[in-house]
Amino acid sequence: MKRFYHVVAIPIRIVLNNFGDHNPDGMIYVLKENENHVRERVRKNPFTPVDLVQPLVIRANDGDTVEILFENQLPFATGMHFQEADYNVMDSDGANVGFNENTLVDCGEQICYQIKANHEGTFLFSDLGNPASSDNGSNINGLFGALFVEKRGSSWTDPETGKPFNSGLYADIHHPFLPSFREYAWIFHDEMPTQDLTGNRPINPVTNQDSESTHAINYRFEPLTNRHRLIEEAVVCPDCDGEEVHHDSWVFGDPATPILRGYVGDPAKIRLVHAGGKETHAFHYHVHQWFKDPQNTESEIIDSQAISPQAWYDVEPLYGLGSLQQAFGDGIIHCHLYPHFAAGMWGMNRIFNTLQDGSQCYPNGVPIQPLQPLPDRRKPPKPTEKNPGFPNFIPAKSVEKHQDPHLVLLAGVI
Ligand SMILES: [Cu+2]
Repeated sequence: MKRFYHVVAIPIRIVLNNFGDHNPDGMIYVLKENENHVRERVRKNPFTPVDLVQPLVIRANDGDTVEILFENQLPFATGMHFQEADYNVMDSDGANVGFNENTLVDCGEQICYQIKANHEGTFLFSDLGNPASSDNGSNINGLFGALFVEKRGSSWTDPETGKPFNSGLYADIHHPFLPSFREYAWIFHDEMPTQDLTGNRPINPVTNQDSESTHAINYRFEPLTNRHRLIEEAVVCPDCDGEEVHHDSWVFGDPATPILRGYVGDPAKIRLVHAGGKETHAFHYHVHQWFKDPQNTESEIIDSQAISPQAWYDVEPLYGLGSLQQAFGDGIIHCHLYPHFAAGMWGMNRIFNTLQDGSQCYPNGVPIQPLQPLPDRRKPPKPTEKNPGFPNFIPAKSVEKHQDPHLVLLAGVI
């Protein structure tokens, strides 16, 4: 079938975390239908991350023809260049190469690209109009996204509302003959030019030098030095120390980086992409393991995957979310190169064991967004006073390190 998307490339301020680190010269692809909304939200929230400021992820099925009406609002010629897709280089290359037609467009102009989704997987797209690796390049400032191609006959819904939608990092994918699954975009990128709230490059408080380069996921990073400073300055949990609390939402609230949400046992697929241009990263997913090649059950079982610029992998955790032991709670996902991890390249997999319908709150009072159960799986039990489920099952105050779960068990609290 034919699918149609109207995409526009716009300049936008990208706020990368709740500490106010930002890129004032960000550039994104966004669906035209969301353009005014995203500009308005950023204007009203200049120092906090805005949900819609995210790498554009659109979807199609294997065999579909995808028509993109592309519009450029950046002050130089740009386009959309799709990797892996079938297309005619004379009209849909999104590039200006040799004697081919120039398929970039100048500011204020439009072009129609037509590409064929010829297999399942990730079709990374980016701008080849300004591929410089300097701070002025478009890719380093965020001008990339992905087309996810599903099995023929698939449909997709918003995990929060259960309704069909046109773009977004996370989706529930359904098929008439196959199990539904959670699909998560995890897009590494590096070196985005970043300023702190003062307009200067972020400073490492230990060395007083410029911080390490920004290593981000989906336009977000969560530097551990910032969190550490909150402890040192007694803003949170002055008695806390150690690696485990640095990632702990009990202490800090949630990071700005991706939180992949699901229920215990949900089948899941992480579309792991490296849209940056500089460094190899090591995707490491706690608790879970997967076949290196999900199509090949003879392939090695791994829990980490190195990924180089412009590459992609599918990560399909064996036994679904929580693995064989049906774990629930927060599991860290991070780049295993420790300087990158410390610079903020981490997020988490949040696995619930009770139904989240939007009526619950986290212990710090922040509402828990609803999460639709997958339609072909048994509905998780509703939280009760006796069995509130994660994250409300360990008594704690949000600014304290949580009690040792083993001691809680011994005391018969749960
Ligand atoms: Cu890394």
